Amino acid sequence: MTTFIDRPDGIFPSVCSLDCPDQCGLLLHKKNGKITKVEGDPNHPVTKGFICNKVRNITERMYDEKRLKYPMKRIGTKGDGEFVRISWDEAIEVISTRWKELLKSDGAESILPYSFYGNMGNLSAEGMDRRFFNRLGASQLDRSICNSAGAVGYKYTMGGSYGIDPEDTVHTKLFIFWGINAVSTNMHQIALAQKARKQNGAKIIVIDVHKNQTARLADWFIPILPGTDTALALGLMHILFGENIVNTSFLEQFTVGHEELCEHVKQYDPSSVAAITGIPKEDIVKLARMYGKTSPSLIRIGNGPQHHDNGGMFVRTISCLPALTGQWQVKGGGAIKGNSAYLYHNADALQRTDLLKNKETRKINMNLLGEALLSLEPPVKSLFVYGSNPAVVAPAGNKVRKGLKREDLFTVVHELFLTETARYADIVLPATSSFENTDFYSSYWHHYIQLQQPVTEPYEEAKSNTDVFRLLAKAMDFDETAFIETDAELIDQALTNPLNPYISKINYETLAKHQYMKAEAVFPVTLPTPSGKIELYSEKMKQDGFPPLPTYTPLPMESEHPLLFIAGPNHNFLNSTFANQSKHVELEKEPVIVLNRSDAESLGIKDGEQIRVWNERGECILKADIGENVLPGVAVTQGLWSANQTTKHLVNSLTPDRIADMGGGATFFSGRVTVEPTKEKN
Ligand SMILES: Nc1nc2c(c(=O)[nH]1)N[C@H]1C(S)=C(S)[C@@H](COP(=O)(O)OP(=O)(O)OC[C@H]3O[C@@H](n4cnc5c(=O)[nH]c(N)nc54)[C@H](O)[C@@H]3O)O[C@H]1N2
Ligand SMILES: Nc1nc2c(c(=O)[nH]1)N[C@H]1C(S)=C(S)[C@@H](COP(=O)(O)OP(=O)(O)OC[C@H]3O[C@@H](n4cnc5c(=O)[nH]c(N)nc54)[C@H](O)[C@@H]3O)O[C@H]1N2
Ligand code: SF4
Ligand SMILES: [Mo]
Repeated sequence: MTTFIDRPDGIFPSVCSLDCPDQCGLLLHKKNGKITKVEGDPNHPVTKGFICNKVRNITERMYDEKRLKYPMKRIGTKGDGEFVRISWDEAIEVISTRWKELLKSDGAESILPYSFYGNMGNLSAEGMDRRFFNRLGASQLDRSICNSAGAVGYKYTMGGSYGIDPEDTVHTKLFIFWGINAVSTNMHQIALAQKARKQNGAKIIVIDVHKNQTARLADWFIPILPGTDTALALGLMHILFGENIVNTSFLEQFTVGHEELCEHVKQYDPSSVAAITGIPKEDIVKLARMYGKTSPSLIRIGNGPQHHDNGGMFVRTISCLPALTGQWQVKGGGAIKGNSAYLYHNADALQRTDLLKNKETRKINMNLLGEALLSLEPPVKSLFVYGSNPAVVAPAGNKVRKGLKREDLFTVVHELFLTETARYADIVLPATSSFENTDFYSSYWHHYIQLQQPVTEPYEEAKSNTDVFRLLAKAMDFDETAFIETDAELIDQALTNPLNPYISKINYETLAKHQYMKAEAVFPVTLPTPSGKIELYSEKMKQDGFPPLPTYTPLPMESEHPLLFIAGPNHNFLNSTFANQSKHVELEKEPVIVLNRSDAESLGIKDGEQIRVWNERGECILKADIGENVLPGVAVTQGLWSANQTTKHLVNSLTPDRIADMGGGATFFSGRVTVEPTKEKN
């Protein structure tokens, strides 16, 4: 069990648990047993005491009256949110009895866990839970909602999630923020870029479909048509090779296929690329020359463009660019898509994959949750949701909510709040916040592993993820020691990873002493690609049915609706987290749809008007924000807003559940919509 040693009032080092690359070091101020203030830890080497507004205000969330205090069972209709209090004993008894019945009648694969990284703690998100579901033999969840298309694309070129150390980017002279709204989603990379700007006159370029907060601080903002970035990257390569602004000795020594690539990109001339991307020809040439001639240069590869049908190939393609100019050899040069490969822990030991006993249980893509609940055979009969809010965040939301409404689906939700998903549950279990738990955190951007130890007692009757699965294991009569090990033991097992020498000095004891520790990470000389080199040409891709060279494929024209609908995250929420806190909602104001003036004029829409946004999948009502912040044919909205039975702003009602080209990824941003004025109020 999680051991809570009562810590007196004081100031405690901690770590932000949210799904954000920065993974800030925090200081928690505890007074009269409660956390009264959260600030950045000034000693943290990367985040240096600065944190975002969301988390500076997180005590609002921790002690929000609406926070779940005890287990409950449903008494109303699914979705309505009528529950009564029950005890933990009863809750665990009801769940285990139902699951034991299901094991007999339908088999373990009728049970599906659904989770994501609402808490990035390795034990909370992929620890005791995985042990439990492996032992149970439940259906497996393919956790592909976030970055999986891009991760697979990057891997084809680079072999794994290896980028440069963000701390080196103070030396960078040219930053390209490509499809990342870093001011909101990676603020410390912006802080580093601003420092480089001041110290060495670095320039910041932003390539995006939206003139967002990040674009507004750029030296040069390049608006692009959605889903066409691969063509732009190939156009840049055309010029780099054509004008011989490439580092031939690097290409020869460290890459495979540069001659084939040089030949292949001849077809992507600036005029053709301009016609595809909406970027003027002269700008493409100017960008290529700037990129080719400035060193060190960094491409910060965002998550946005890989949320398209062709998203895997996009990341595969732009990750070839730094090799052309040999940037990987220059301090502060290269790319960052993600850096998790440096911090890999021993997942087999933590998740105890052996408990599956080699059973080949079915794997369900989380982007197809609606389909899975509505039509998968044999059916999913029980769903256990934790660390995620699929009723709001999953694509094709109307299908998801219809599936959740199924009377014969036994749903358990472990949560801090009665989320839109929890409203459909049969049993709701209260979760601790990360500040009440023991866990370790590995950033997917910087190179530090950090420790969380409980700072306050669990809130009311809340329990941590690890404790809930320990209780369930006991009730299911699982007698393996794997289910009684402590959180500290789990941390040591996870951090003993003979395959990752970078973290050999990091364990529970050293973390307890230092709070954060940097992996001894170096950019690998031999990459884990089949050739050991950067693969501009990939034989593996050919075997997997893809073109072996980077290739542009237009987005499918899914329907005749006039606008491409890009519904991304916003500044003051973290996915749907904080969308139910009044302070964060006040800061964000209200959901809008950003349109180009010419589209608004031809569709008869006025600025500030309520707009019905619809397609075959559903509808939403958003306020029109008209101007020049998107190109014609594009509509942007930000934020996964909270909704009740009467509001209509669940943007995922409109998004497609098609699967991207690679990694089973999501295609949130490739859906098309029609917009029209409405008298309906939201
Ligand atoms: N404040 C805040 N921070 C967050 C989150 C949050 O919700 N709020 N979410 C966290 C999570 S889980 C993630 S995955 C990251 C995501 O953070 P980012 O990596 O920034 O990804 P997105 O915000 O999804 O998209 C980034 C940008 O891509 C643009 N875009 C969309 N399609 C295209 C395209 O085809 N081409 C180009 N060039 N641009 C395109 C969008 O307009 C958007 O500005 O942020 C994390 N941090
Ligand atoms: N339209 C559109 N949809 C998107 C995106 C987009 O850009 N556009 N982004 C997608 C992306 S990149 C992602 S990563 C997903 C994210 O989607 P989710 O992973 O569902 O993220 P959140 O909405 O933050 O929900 C996390 C939930 O976990 C709960 N939680 C936090 N800590 C704990 C804990 O310790 N235990 C338990 N049991 N629960 C906890 C929180 O209260 C919260 O309700 O959304 C995706 N959906
Ligand atoms: S959400 Fe991101 S920026 Fe904000 S405190 Fe957490 S890690 Fe830092
Ligand atoms: Mo994400």
